[in-house]
Amino acid sequence: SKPGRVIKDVVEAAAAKVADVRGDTIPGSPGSGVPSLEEPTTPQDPLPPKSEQGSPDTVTPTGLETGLPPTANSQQGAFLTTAQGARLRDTDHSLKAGPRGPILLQDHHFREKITHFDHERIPERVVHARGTGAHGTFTGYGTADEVTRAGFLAKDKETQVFVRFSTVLGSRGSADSVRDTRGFATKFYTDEGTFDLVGNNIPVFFIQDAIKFPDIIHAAKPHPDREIPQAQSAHDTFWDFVSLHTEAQHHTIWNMSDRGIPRSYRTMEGFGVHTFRLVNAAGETTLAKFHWKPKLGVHSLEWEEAQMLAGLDPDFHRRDLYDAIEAGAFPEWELGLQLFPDTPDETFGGIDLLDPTKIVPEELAPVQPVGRLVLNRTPTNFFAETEQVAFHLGNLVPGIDVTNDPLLQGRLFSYLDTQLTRLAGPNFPQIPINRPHAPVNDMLRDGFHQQAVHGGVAPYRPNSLDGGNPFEAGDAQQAFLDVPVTVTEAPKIRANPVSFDDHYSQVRLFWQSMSPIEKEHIVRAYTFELGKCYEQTIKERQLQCLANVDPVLCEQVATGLGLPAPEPTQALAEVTPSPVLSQIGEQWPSDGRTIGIVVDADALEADLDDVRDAVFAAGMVPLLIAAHGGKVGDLPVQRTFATARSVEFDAIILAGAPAPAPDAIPARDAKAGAKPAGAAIDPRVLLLVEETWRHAKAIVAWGAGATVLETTATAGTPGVLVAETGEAAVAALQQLLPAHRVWERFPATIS
Ligand code: HDE
Repeated sequence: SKPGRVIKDVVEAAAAKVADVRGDTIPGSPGSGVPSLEEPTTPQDPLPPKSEQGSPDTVTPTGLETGLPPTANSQQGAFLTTAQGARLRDTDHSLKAGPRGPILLQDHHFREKITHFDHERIPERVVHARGTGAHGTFTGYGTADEVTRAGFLAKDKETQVFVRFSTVLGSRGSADSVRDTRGFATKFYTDEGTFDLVGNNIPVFFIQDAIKFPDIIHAAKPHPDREIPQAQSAHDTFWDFVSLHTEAQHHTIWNMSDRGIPRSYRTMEGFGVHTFRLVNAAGETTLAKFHWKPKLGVHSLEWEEAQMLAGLDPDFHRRDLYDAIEAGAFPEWELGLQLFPDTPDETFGGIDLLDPTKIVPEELAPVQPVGRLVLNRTPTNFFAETEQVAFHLGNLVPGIDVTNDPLLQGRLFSYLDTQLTRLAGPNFPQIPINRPHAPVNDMLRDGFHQQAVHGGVAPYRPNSLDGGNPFEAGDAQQAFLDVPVTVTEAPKIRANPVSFDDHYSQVRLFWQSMSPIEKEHIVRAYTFELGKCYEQTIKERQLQCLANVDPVLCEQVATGLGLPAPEPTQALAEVTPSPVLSQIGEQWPSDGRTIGIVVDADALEADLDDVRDAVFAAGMVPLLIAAHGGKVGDLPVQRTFATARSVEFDAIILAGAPAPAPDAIPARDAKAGAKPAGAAIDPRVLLLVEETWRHAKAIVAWGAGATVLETTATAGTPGVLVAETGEAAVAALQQLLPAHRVWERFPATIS
């Protein structure tokens, strides 16, 4: 037959097929509301959107509404098209010279699809590559009115935000739970322009001058020859740098503390690190440091949990954030300010406010709450939002200005510069997630990926052709005014202020502020990290640094390394501990915590329902763990003995004593030393209980569950309880969880 007829036949056959099923009420057809198990052959109703999904706005850089819904280009409904909008009949076969022939160059769809794919990846961030984000709302308290004119802090003012949390060292695919600093970057889409607070979960930094940033990062990133280790500071080049460059010792002890391994992004503090300069309506200035205080308190993983998670669930923090938000357990932080008079010497209580390796203890300058952040919406598209978001601490609003902190000054250059290659050109502020919610009226033009169709002929000032527009705003129109801080008459010099020379007093302050358990964790972290170094001189040099911090710390680490503890080379500083630096000792809300509930084959749905309800009522998330997937009565099994590991749970309830299932292999699944052979309990449950116990987490049993405690020999130890009913078990947990862990299970040996 002639080619013309073949095409006609194929097209007619396809059209008949479409007509056959159109309007049918089979599952998956439009309007049926039932997802199809089969591949659909006609356009379907889109899946229901997740709660309130959408980009932060659809405003163009010139302030115009695009009118497009946020998902206008997603694969929902209608027909597949090329990037130019031409409908496609086949996206599964390339155009070939016969079924067995070579692909034809004329196959535009093939080339468009593959070319686009070839360029799907963009450069990852040079630091903070691994991250996750969420949308939320910030509400001002109005308590900062006296010190800043920033409108978003006004009483009850609501502002949309996007927050990106990150690790620093690892690449995009690395694990979440590694020992590292965490980024905590917030974009406030305020009416007065976008304000970015680009902070970390540690209030000090490794270096005092931005010019050293490439050095510390080169030292901390994987070795250039083998590109290992990934996302770790436990290697020679890192310890080489920080032991030679002692101003890094303060940040380093925070990393070696429990702060380096947060339990969740939800249980992390955030710090702006630098001192900023606030300006009020009268033009008066105050110096300030920004703090984020998590509602759930500051909690960390145990080091072994962190290590296990890197393999068992590398996405642990990402998953935790999404799951919490989707379960309605919206994470919350209070934004607070430490305020200092703007004196010419820019110090407070003898502490140089321009030195980013120093904190001001909260006991000396209390953190004053100025607003509340609630994260309530997960991103629709990771790449479009979390990956393409671009922060810059030069994004300031009237009422917040910078200081001369040399680290801050350097950052003001770096963040804009880095986006030029990462986001390919100067128009990244036009990417949806980066678009301000305030009207934009700039005279920036052209460039790669220009999205706006700018009208007018005179993007310059002064002009007479576009009516003189745009005009400059004055004080009365809330213009951003730089504070005219006097620059002292001084020689141009490459040097630090003398006060920057104190590298040890606050490291000692931190150490002295820790509880015995936290001190023990710090010792173990240094011993682990230095134990991973190969070079003896590096270990010795770092021990010398520790000797200048505290003799007990130094001796304990030296013992672990099998090396002599050196004497200090300078007098140890007299410090007054700052108790708020310790994470232990307070009672915190337990909302959003994950509770594993282990059930056996005899479990009764009614009882479990009560337990789950009680867990939900306490604002926590119950996860049912059973031998196999499926259901217990009507309740879905969320984890099986094969998929559940202790690290996921903040506590467990044993609601049964599951017998070994056929797929449990006792010798392989049980921890050495347990007694699985012939035991009446599934060895994976025993392992779950032992790990939960070892990581100092609460365990409550009821009914048959008590047998499991006896088998694992955990019965009767601190934080292991037996309850009469399921509800009583949940009540018992609620008594234990506010302390985060059962610390008394393993009393510390360091005082
Ligand atoms: Fe950053 N930092 N940084 N940093 N930083 C970047 O910007 C830089 C510093 C922080 O989720 C980069 O867009 C220099 C301190 C966070 O997208 C880059 C110096 C603090 C994030 C950059 C510092 C931070 C970054 C890489 C020394 C806490 C992730 C990609 C002067 C107060 C933001 C990018 C996100 C990201 C430079 C030090 C926090 C290269 C030069 C101190 C949370 O521009």
